[in-house]
Amino acid sequence: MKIIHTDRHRLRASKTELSGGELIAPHECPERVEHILAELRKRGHTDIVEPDDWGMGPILRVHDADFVDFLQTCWAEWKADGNAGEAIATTWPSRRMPRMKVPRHIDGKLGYYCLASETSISEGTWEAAYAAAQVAVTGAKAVKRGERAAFALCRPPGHHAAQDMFGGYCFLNNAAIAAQSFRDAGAIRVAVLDVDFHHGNGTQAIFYDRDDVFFLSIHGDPDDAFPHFLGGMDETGEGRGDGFNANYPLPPGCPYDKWSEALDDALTRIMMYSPDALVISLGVDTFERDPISFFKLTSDDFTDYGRKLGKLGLPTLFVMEGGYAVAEIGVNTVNVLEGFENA
Ligand code: SP5
Ligand code: ZN
Repeated sequence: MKIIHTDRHRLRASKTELSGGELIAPHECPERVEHILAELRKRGHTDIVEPDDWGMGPILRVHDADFVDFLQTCWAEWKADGNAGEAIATTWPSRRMPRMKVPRHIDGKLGYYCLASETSISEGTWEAAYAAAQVAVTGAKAVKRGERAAFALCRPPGHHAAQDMFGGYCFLNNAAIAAQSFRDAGAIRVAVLDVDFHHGNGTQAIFYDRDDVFFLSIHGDPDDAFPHFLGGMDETGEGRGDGFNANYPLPPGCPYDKWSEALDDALTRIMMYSPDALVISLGVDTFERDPISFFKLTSDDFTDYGRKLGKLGLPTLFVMEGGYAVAEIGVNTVNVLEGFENA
């Protein structure tokens, strides 16, 4: 399988994540990708290429220009304001103060564009997010040109990022940018299946009113799990998009047999939709020993569901999302890819 990777992901090396009331070393760290690469090489996957630079065009097909401008300038404005640490949002346009105007001050801008304060913006964050988006677009182009499948080894991840919101370790929505790239290259229908432990709220928001991109997500029930405020079963799309959004919220402790029942249902719906391309938001934080999640998949289960994905026979782009059991992230990720290839 063709793999797209750049070491520019290392430019995202935030020092802090707000977790349990403390600033900890981030779960979403550069070592994640180094472990995946090491496992890929160890198991003979050597077709690893650098992304091309497609510029801002594919990013601006999905994200609002003012939001992208904010991501590009946030760090400089934060430093210019005299702050010692990394940029963390502390105030939001919440339910009883819905003044939907972008404030002038960087503290206000941060709150306006941020959906979760665990995620700090640090030096190099924009450059890494931009590179990850290029990785995703390069993957989509490779599949559009005829590769059966490709793996966009994106970092930072993307599926929590909406048109104009960052958070959940995400800044630009790599999977959504890839799906839109497929559309713009001539694909009529694209399905995005999100198997990360967390609901892909950003991807859902981006395509919610559209019938040309079908979004499906299997995730921890938002009653119990981040991002808490989207991901219910009753969210089925709106307008033209009604019927083209499907959520499978699952409870704490969920084992693979229950998880794979949801997957089977999602795969049936995808085949009924008959997409020209399939984008998999591949998070391996469904793993039993993931430090921030509560599903119970074993390393072998990743191989099993990779096989199910491969059996669909669709042109497929894998886009890396979450997974924080760093020592096992390589094995679990490559298991999915090899399950797919050996289907
Ligand atoms: C891409 C991705 O997987 N993002 C995940 C973002 C999760 N953000 C906060 C999760 C808070 C979980 N708290 C669990 C603490 C366990 N002690
Ligand atoms: Zn996740």
